[in-house]
Amino acid sequence: MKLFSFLRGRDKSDADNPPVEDLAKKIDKTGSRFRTGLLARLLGKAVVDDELLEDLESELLMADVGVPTTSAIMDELQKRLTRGETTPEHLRELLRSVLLEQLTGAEHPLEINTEKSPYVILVVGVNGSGKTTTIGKLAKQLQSGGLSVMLAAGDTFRAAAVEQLQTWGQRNDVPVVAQGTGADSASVIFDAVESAKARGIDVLIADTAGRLQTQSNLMDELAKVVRVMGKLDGTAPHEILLVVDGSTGQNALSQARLFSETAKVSGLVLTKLDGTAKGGVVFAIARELNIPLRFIGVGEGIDDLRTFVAADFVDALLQNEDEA
Ligand SMILES: Nc1nc2c(ncn2[C@@H]2O[C@H](COP(=O)(O)OP(=O)(O)OP(=O)(O)O)[C@@H](O)[C@H]2O)c(=O)[nH]1
Ligand SMILES: [Mg+2]
Repeated sequence: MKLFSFLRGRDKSDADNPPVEDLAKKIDKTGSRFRTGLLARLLGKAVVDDELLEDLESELLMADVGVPTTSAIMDELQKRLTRGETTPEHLRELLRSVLLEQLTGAEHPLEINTEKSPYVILVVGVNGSGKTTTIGKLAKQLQSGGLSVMLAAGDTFRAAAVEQLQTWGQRNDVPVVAQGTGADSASVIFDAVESAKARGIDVLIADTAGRLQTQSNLMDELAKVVRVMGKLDGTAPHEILLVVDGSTGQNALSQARLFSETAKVSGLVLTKLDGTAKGGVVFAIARELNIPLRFIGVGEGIDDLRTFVAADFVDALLQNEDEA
């Protein structure tokens, strides 16, 4: 199997893999909580007492890490913190490894089987979570990795949704298959798969209308989309990417949980981690959900999508302001 991996290169000159300092700036609201709330508190103390532990715990909760994951982190910290003297370097490294352990299970970057033509990515999620924007960003990364991309305007529900996707198509100079508002979503996506096959396109990304896991008609529509494209390729869609707004903190977790009960989600994108102090939800998602966290969204621009790399995320959170 020939695979395209989102971790290619990992060198600092790669525009799709910018340095950790850049990520640190983007997620600074959450980061400052980890630095001033956790790291600075630890660094200031010669003795680890109960009061300090309580303070650390409430900082984690305020960053929306959530109760179960906060407890897990606190247990590990308590086990490893030596009472009495310890060096700043030691504490930083300790915190880094405890946080990292919570995240590594979720690190499974998307791999695209380039023998599929097209490899189909179906993008789903609730209203306004960032689906269409994520598609635009993703199209750019795939293209700059040398893959041909086509988009399918499967959101036929919201007025202006088609135009929004078409704008991203123009920005990336990739074809967009569309019919218009009110058309049958499954039929638009079917046409797109057919057209992508005929043109030898590597990756087809299909947009869909925002929906709640409680809207049974829209959930049925999603099932129909999958069924209909299965007539052209029984293995499609190859990835069902659930896009969740990370700035809603713990709500993002419950939303992802509910949604994946109804749809066969194979990967997650957590958007809007810029400008929120609730980015600690990444720890809860990683620990409490069994879904790979493929990407994080850190802004509205075309380059503001990062492959989720656990070590980069933790390093970005703990980076000193003068380092960032
Ligand atoms: N700050 C920030 N804004 C984002 C991010 N991702 C998306 N947005 C913004 O969120 C808003 C909604 O994004 P869309 O991509 O239209 O969301 P959607 O899920 O397609 O919405 P519907 O199609 O209405 O369900 C837009 O204003 C985007 O610019 C992100 O990572 N950071
Ligand atoms: Mg949309």
